[in-house]
Amino acid sequence: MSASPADLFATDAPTRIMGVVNVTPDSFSDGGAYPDPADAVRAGQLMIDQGADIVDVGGESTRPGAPRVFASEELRRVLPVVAKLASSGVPISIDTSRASVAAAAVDSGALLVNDVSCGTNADLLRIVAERGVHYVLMHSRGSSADMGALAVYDDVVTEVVSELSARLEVVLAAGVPEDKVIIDPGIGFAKTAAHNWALLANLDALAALGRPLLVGTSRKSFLGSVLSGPGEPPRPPDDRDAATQATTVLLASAGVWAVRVHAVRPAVDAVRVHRAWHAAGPARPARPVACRVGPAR
Ligand code: PMM
Repeated sequence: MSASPADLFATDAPTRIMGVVNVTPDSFSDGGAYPDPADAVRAGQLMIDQGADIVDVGGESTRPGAPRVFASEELRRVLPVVAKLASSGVPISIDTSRASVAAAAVDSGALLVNDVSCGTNADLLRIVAERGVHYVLMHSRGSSADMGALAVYDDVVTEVVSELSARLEVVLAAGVPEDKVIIDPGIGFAKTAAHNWALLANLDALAALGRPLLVGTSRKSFLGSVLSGPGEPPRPPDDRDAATQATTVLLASAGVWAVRVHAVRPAVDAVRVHRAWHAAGPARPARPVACRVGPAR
């Protein structure tokens, strides 16, 4: 059963499952899967039936090189889906970097604004602050057009933490309460496979920012590369779900607040197995202390 909105954001609960519904023709993972809003609504409802805690609805592909769509088109794609699911009681996150889309989605019932622009849109931050909803600050550099060229770091963990810390100050200065902010390392956004692995292996450095973590590894290309043999092309996105479940277990073990996944049922199973394993073990915190939400910075 999915979490009620009241305890969705609790940090002492098992890792939450965020199901992904991309209402786009061109996302790398599920592009074109929902040509009609009714298909997207059915998919979101099915995710909840399978145990998702929240459904993340997006109307603009963020894959490297993807062209931007007009705000009117993004709204046309997401709004009927958000409105219908929210009116049926489904907790909704809106995946957008646009203030107008965030405002319309929140006014239609979305509880969370998932901002992949790393807090660079002041108007969007103002909407989040005014509406009092939760906010995902995801690390990124540049836009879909140039993020590949910006994947250059001397020390990816230190630099991502420091850039997120600076953006967090901006988010708080815009009036978003600290207890509404969730941090995401932005796996695959201006990052090579090696950068992604380094961040996943050092989540405690991100947790030290004092906010819950959301992590999205689902079907991403760094998994495709690790699954292929020498000289082979990367495994295609639709054959990366088992690898995604491996990351789900590891992320649950690291104590993240939520994982963002396309295949909900196996992720729910993975978190249940992780819970049972820990419940049977010696008495100690279910989550490593390093990834618990710390005191205010
Ligand atoms: N990844 C994608 C889109 N939105 N949002 C957050 N917070 N974290 C992510 O890792 C993330 C995201 C790209 O994946 P998709 O095309 O499958 O949605």
